[in-house]
This record gives sequence, structure tokens and C-alpha cells, in this order.
Amino acid sequence: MARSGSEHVHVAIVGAGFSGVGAAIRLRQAGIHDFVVFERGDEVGGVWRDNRYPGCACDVESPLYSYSFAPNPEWSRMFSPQGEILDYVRRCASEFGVLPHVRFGHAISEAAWNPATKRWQLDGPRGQFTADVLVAGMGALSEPWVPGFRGIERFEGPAFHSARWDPDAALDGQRVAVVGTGASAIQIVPRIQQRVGQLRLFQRTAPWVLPRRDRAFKPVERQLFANLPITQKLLRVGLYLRHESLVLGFRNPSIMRVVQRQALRYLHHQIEDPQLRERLRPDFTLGCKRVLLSDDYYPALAQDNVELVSAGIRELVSNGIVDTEGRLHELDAIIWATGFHVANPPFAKHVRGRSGESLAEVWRGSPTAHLGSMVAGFPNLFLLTGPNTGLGHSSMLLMIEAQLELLLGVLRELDGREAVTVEPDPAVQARYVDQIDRGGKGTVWTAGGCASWYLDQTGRNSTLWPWSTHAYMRRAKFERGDYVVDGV
Ligand code: N01
Repeated sequence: MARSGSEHVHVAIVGAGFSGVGAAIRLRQAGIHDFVVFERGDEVGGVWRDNRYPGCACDVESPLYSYSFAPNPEWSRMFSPQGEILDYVRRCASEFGVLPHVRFGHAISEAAWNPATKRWQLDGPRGQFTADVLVAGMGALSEPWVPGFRGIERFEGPAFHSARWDPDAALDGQRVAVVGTGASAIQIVPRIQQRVGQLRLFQRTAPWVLPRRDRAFKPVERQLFANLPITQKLLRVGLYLRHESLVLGFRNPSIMRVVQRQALRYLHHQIEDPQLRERLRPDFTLGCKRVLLSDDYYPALAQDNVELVSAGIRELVSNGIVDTEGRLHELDAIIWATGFHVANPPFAKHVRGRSGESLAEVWRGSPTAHLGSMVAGFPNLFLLTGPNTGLGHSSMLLMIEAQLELLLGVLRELDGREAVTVEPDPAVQARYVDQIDRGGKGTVWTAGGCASWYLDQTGRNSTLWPWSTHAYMRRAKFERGDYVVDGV
């Protein structure tokens, strides 16, 4: 029974990024129309809506970083910029009939399973809802994280996170700091270096950088993609196979030494100053952190107005950053390219299962889920891009689509057999998590000698799928015996 005053839907999807929009498309294609997508923002696109920093682009080739069922002959480049990717998600949401299902400006702040009604109760500032099935599509990289440096509130200039770019902040000719050297920073630095007066780049760990070799698609290629779709499909297959083969290196760190030599040659070629080169030389095995692809990061660092600061940050003061060597870096603006809450997603505190415990309480800092999607004790909850579904070597869209097939399997079970609840058998889930943990041993992610956001506070890899995407696609099928299914 619905709570008085609350609206009931069969499936509630939270988040309208690639995974939420993809879920909505696949539901409609499967003939399921009783669903709502709750989106806290005012348009679709998720991270591609939120990340608008200069230089923002995908570091996976666009023909692979797109839905398999919606090829896009319009991509302008191999690695398309953020605006094009956002347009693509918008277009998919519109053309596949998703938009009428989306409630924009509807944040869901609390979700609790009600064992009496066997429904999810959803609360948000815009009202209360109930749902039979809750699909969490909030994404792993949606909550910006800024370290709590001493005196952070003292700095008087503009300071913002890369994913909350302030287009009005005056950077031209100014003294600007970028803190962090991850995938976001290496895209920002080359784009702002030409505009700012001085750029201080605070590097805690030197990343591995390989050439991106981006290029624009020629008009003839785009015509071919449009008129002979098989050509784009073949390109996608080629890219897919190339990325899949990379997993061998990630699983066998010794292979990565070969790639490291290529990366070091690239560093030598790009940076003449031997001292700077030495400071840019990574000290862990390539692949342990996300491998960064850039054609213009090193050249930007070699410019006279850029200083690489490898000392840590001691504190902030009103006019800048004081490093751990006691040097004051006077600044007009600070850009935090310091990443996201990943292994400890804030939403986990607000999703409560049968026992009343939240996901965060059950996970205790180390998220786990059967097939990265469902959690014992949380009936009818489906996590898109959940624990151990991330990738270090290929396109997340592949994992999302595989998860969506699993979701359809769960929904078929519920709808076809008049079941009311589905959740993984705790023993099956535990065995699965054990396999994941064993599968991750010896890989570059766990044995590569770095601290990355792939590892959680317990040191476990709770983020990445440790095998090929093909292995996940084969595995992510609904097997009834692995679940506890309850009838009416
Ligand atoms: O964040 P990150 P990101 N003092 O967590 C540093 C995806 N993405 O936004 O390496 C000083 O990777 C931290 O230092 P260290 C992609 O999956 C995709 O760049 O931990 N520095 C690091 O350098 C990516 O992996 C695209 O020592 C501190 C940086 O901040 C993910 O998003 C583009 C610090 C954080 O790097 C996140 O990337 C962009 C401190 N206290 C992003 N704390 C695509 O192209 C942290 N740092 C698809």
C-alpha cells in the first residue's frame, strides 16, 4: 500500500546520467513503462553535465564510449569533447522517449525498504514516493571531494572543484593553482596555461602519461559512418578488442614494464629539463592509477609560466597556499582537481535495507554487491556502476549495458513470476566477493605500489572489475538459484 500522499511507481531510477538514461531506454524497449527517473539536476547527462571545465573530454574513444544501440555518426573527433557527449546523452534521452519519465529537480535524499509493504519509500524535498524496485544510477564519480586542508576557509579568492567549474571566475592573467594531477587536472592544465599569468601545479604523485593521439574524423569518415553504419561498428569492434587486450597488462604487471618504457620515452621527448623530467617520473607500476592520455600536458608543463610544486600543502591563508616546506605561493584562484568520493559514496548513508541499516553501515567502508549490482538484505535494489564494476582499461558503457541486461533479468523475474522481492543469497554474494578479491590479487591495481581511488579505506579493491569486460558480460546473467525470491 502506498503511504498516504505518496505516489507509487513500479521502478524508480535515481540519476539521469549514462546509466540512468540507459536503464530508462532498456526498460521502455522491454515494454516496461511504469517507471520514473528522479534527477536532482535540471537536465540529463550526469558527470557530462557537471564537468564543464576547459578541456573536458572523454579519454575513451567516442565510438566505444557510446551505447551499442545508438551509434553516433556525428562524433567530431576520436576523443569527443564534453559538450558533444552531453548532446549525445540528451539526444538519446529524447529520441528513445525517456524525457517524459524524468522528474528534474527531484533529489531523492532518503530511501528505505519497508518490510511491511515490501516497497521502497523514497523521500526528497519535492515529496514522497514508493517504488517496487529502486535502481541507483547516481554514478561513482558524482560527489566532488576536496581535502580538508587547514585554513581552507581563509583563502579569499575563488576556489572551486574541477566538477563545479565557475565560468565567471577571472583566470586570465591571474596566479592560479591547480591541485591534483589526475585525469581531470591533465585536461585542465594545458587549456588554462595559455590564459593565466602563472600556474602552480601541486603534484603529490607523478602520474603515468601516454600520448592520446586524438584526431578529428574526416568528413568522408563521418559520411561513411552515417551511410554505411557497419563501418562505425567495425571501428567500435576494433577499439573494443584493443582495449580488451590491455587487461592482460593490468593483470600481469611485468607486461606493463614494456608500456612504461614507451611512456618514459614520451616523457623524455616532451620535457627537456632533466630536473623537471625527474620530478615527473612516476614511482609506481603503470596502470596502478588510471593511465592518463594526453598530447598537450607535458608541453604545457614545460612553459615558463608553469611551476610544478611537489611539496605538499601545509595550509591555506587568505592570499594563497603555504607548502610543507614553508613557502607561500601567492594566488588569485585555486582549482581543486582532487577527485571524488568513490569507495565511500555519500548516498550509501541514505539507503536503508530490511534491517534498517544503511548500505554504508553494512559496507563499513568497503562496498560489495553480487555482480556489483545487488546486495543481500536490500531487496529489489539495483546498483548501476556499483562495487567492482569500474574499469581501468575500457569504456564504462560496456559495463553499464551488461548491468542493464541483468536488471532486465531481475525485472522479468519479478513481473513474470509474480514475485515481490528479489535479493542475492548472502552465501552466493559472499562467494562472489571472494572470487573478486582473489581475482584482483597480483594485478597492477593491487600490486602496483600506489595509493589509488580504486582501493578503499581497508585497502581492498572495491571499485574495479578485475577481468575483461567480456568476462563480466558473460557473468552478469540472472541465475534464479543465486537469489532469494519471495512471492506475494
Ligand atoms: O580525480 P583523481 P580526477 N594533496 O582522484 C590529488 C574520471 N575522469 O577528477 O595521486 C595533494 O584521479 C591526487 O593525488 P594522488 C576517471 O575515471 C574521466 O582527476 O592521490 N593532492 C590526484 O592527483 C578518473 O580516474 C575523465 O597522490 C591531492 C588528484 O588529486 C576519475 O574521473 C576525465 C590530495 C585526484 O585525482 C577521477 O579523476 C576526468 C591532497 N590532499 C576524470 N588529495 C574522462 O576522460 C588528492 N590529491 C572520461
